[in-house]
Amino acid sequence: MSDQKIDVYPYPAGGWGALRSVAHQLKEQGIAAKGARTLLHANQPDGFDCPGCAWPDRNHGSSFEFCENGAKAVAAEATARRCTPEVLSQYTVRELAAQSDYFLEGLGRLTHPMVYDAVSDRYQAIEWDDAFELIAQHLKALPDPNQAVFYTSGRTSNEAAFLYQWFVREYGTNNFPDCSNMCHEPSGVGLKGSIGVGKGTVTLDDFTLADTIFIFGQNPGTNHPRMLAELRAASKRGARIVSINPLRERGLERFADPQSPIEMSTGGATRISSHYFQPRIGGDLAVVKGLIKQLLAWDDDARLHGAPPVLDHAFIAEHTTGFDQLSSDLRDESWAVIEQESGLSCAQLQEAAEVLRRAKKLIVCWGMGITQHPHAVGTIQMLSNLLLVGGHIGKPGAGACPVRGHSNVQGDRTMGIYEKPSAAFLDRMEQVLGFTPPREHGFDTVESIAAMADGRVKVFFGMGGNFAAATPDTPRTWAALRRCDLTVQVSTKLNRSHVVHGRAALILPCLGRTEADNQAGGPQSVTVEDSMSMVHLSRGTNEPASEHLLSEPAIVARLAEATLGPKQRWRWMAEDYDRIRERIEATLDDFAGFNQRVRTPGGFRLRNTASERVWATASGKAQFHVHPISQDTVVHRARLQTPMATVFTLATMRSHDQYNTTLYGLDDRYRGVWGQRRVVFIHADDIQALGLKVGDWVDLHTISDDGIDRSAPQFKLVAYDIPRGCLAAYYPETNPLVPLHSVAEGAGTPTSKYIPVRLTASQAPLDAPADHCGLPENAASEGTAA
Ligand SMILES: Nc1nc2c(c(=O)[nH]1)N[C@H]1C(S)=C(S)[C@@H](COP(=O)(O)OP(=O)(O)OC[C@H]3O[C@@H](n4cnc5c(=O)[nH]c(N)nc54)[C@H](O)[C@@H]3O)O[C@H]1N2
Ligand SMILES: Nc1nc2c(c(=O)[nH]1)N[C@H]1C(S)=C(S)[C@@H](COP(=O)(O)OP(=O)(O)OC[C@H]3O[C@@H](n4cnc5c(=O)[nH]c(N)nc54)[C@H](O)[C@@H]3O)O[C@H]1N2
Ligand SMILES: [Mo]
Repeated sequence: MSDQKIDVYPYPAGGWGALRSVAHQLKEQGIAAKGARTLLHANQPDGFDCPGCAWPDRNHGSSFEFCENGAKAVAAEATARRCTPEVLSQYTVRELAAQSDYFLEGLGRLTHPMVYDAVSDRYQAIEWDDAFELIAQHLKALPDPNQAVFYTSGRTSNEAAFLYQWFVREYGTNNFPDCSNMCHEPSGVGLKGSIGVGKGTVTLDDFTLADTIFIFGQNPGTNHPRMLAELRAASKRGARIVSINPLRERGLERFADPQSPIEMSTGGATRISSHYFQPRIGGDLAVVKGLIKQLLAWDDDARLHGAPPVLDHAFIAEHTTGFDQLSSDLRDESWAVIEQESGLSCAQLQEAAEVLRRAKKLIVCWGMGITQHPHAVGTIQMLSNLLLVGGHIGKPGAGACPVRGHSNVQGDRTMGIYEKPSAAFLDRMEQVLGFTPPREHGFDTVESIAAMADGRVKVFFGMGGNFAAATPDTPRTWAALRRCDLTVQVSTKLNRSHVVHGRAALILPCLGRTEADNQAGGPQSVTVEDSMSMVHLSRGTNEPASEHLLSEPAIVARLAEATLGPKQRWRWMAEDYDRIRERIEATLDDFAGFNQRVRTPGGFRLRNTASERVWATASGKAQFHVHPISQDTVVHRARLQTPMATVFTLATMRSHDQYNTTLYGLDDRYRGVWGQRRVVFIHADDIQALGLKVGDWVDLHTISDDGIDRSAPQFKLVAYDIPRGCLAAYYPETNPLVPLHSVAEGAGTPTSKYIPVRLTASQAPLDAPADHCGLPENAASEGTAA
């Protein structure tokens, strides 16, 4: 682990820094030789899909693509460390709860199913059959199936997800909270309303043709490193790349490709962004409205002077509806409000609009910087408007590119992991699979927490992920989980969700992506869908971390049989995943010939109607949407509410050494942070205005209107290139600051990048700073006993 320091990282993203970091990680995990072998199977035609992120592969693995953070994800799964019942028996759960997330993860791969013993406050081994029987008893005893919720994190394969949602619906509920609810839900909702499909419209080939790429609120250098290879190629070709991000991010500035002998040997790098604009946090809706308003003004002017139009009027006339409402709203919008709320000047917006005016083929990418906001759906629909006014959807080299997070989060949705299923989908399940699914919509993530908190939900089942650490409003969420009669986690490693648990609790350890999955029907492959709707096979090759692990499909099948009986032949299906795929094929239109098609090298692409200019909206056209720029957000209200305090807008985000709630290390190399995580990035002038110095410690307090005190103590001030009034800090430590009820309108996504906070002076922590969600020790363990 690095010594604690803060400095400026002078190097490009990638390069030798990336190679050194991977070598270090393989050593840390005790797998230097095996790790290198494992990495060679990542994203190969006959290998496993990288569990790192959802960015697609060119031809699915025609050559080994080096990716630092993919390598770290693989190494973390392939670690030599084992969290056996013997290891776990050394600690009470109370003791474990006082440890950091980094410590829990560091215990290694879980090897046995385990059950919580309240008398000794410890986990102990349990037989698989007994574990399934215990869960089935709880589920069968509930008077209403809606008293259970079934979470999914986005690594779950299509086969496991399909079987899981089938079992849960046959059991009787649509309660499917998932990580998507906290992630790209607003992209799905926004795009569906605009272009009729809730997914991105571009493929990797489009990236090779685009002449202009806009990147809003996304940090590919850390979170989608393989995207940098596409951006580097585009930049070399002369494409213009425009980044819109409050923070200066190294990966958006320059990149040295570890696979380029020239860049590696000469210390050279490729410039990524041709333009970089730093709006205020939450200013994007105003930014995009400003851009379209400017294009519209130029277009009016061109018409007046008989010059070529700036907008694509032929496309607008043939394919869209609502343009008049949009243009009159934009003509009425005031530049003063746009400048004030975006944090960019008219001159900056004009400069960006000039790039758009010249764009023939435009791709717009976005990430969590757009989705985790109160007006995320509106902003995404404004991004769609921006694409539509230029006719940039449904032609080569152009389109919408929401960059998904988890490697199969998009596939899980396709498979039916959704709390608001369509009637058509349920009808089809009923016809094909021979049961009557519930029709009433279920709970999403935030609704599930509220329902556990007030006792409406009594059983929590988690298929992967780390619910206790990933969710907002930590103390309330933990109290909600602890109120449950039973919490069950299907996991690969120990995490916060095992130590913040219900009266009864189970840990069900499963195979990871990289591991061989042998069933009665022979070695099995699963399938996944990437961020660009490509579906392909994934087959693990490593020896499983323990002989007691079950695959996720096997876990679902055995639980389903224990709960619902053998009628649907669950276990038979899980013996050979082709049988599950046959049922997927019969249920979902786009999967005709699934078992054959997925075996062609590289897999196949699911149909995307918008990319064919077929608009599956109510009007049959692509829909322009009007959205006002709110001047009455939680931040505006907080300013009125606390006139004496400086109100900052806090965005919570990822460091370079983490995968969501999993910490690989304590460095954030590109931002110059080493050996620590309790830092807050702030403008140097703001530090001075507060009467503080760089390196001083502060506590963060949310300003909310529900009377609840939400604080996170002891963060170190780090001067950073970020607009004044804006702060950034890492998640999950900052989750106690996110109010549960603060969600994106129309999507329910926690607004974890738009938190009004004030700072108070604090002191350096006495011992090593905790990294477990900032809660004091007693809060972390209170109420664990039955
Ligand atoms: N190595 C690694 N890879 C990952 C993950 C990981 O944790 N580690 N997580 C995976 C998952 S699930 C996801 S969803 C993705 C997440 O990938 P990203 O979408 O890149 O997620 P974040 O790091 O949360 O934040 C992205 C960016 O948003 C910017 N931002 C903050 N507020 C605003 C704003 O108001 N406007 C704009 N324009 N920008 C803003 C931040 O400065 C930051 O650069 O990555 C996936 N891949
Ligand atoms: N404040 C704040 N909160 C956020 C975010 C933010 O930016 N800010 N981002 C949100 C986003 S975008 C997301 S996607 C969520 C992430 O929320 P989750 O998906 O719930 O969290 P992860 O940290 O990805 O889950 C890690 C755990 O998954 C388990 N695991 C790993 N591989 C496997 C596997 O193959 N199978 C199974 N069954 N388990 C496995 C391991 O036990 C590991 O501990 O967090 C959200 N929360
Ligand atoms: Mo995500």
